[in-house]
Amino acid sequence: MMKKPLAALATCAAFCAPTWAATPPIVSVSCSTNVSGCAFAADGSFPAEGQFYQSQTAFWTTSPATVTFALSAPVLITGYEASLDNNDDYRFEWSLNGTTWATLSTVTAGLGEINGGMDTFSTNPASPEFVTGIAFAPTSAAFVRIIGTGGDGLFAVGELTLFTTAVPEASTWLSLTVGLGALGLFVRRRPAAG
Ligand SMILES: [Ca+2]
Ligand SMILES: [Ca+2]
Repeated sequence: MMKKPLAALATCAAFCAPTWAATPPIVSVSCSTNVSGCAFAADGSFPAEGQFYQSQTAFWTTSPATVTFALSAPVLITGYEASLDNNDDYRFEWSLNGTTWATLSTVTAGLGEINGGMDTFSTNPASPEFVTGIAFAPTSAAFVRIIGTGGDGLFAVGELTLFTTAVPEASTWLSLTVGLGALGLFVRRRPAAG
């Protein structure tokens, strides 16, 4: 009797699971003109913890400034890992069109464990850099930008990694529906317990 539900679950596992993004979705980074070292914000390398804020980072000493990341396509963003200068407040914003923005997450100066220099923050509970208070509801976006909002006026972004899941294709939804249907059929046919 145990083989049938397992078979149904195996079918669902093969066809029902949403497609996870195979590659990091960030394709480019651009910054306002007062930001130095813009490309360091998305070069694939996280600065060491405590590293000087002007070393291998996108940094700025006059505000306002923006560091904007463009994604390959709209994806469902479920979390992030970011390297930021430790003693500042930052606001992460998301957009679908690059024009209309809304708040995704905020990082405040009191978070993290680094007292001087670059600090990495993660929404992933399994990461050693995990901090509470920065998580957000999964959001579909094509752009993410970081703005410095407070602190000592000296800001830096060392890297951003986004945790995402691709928005499922129509065929995926069809498979999901078929898979759930098959599971439902099995449950209905299952004889009453006893
Ligand atoms: Ca970097
Ligand atoms: Ca600072």
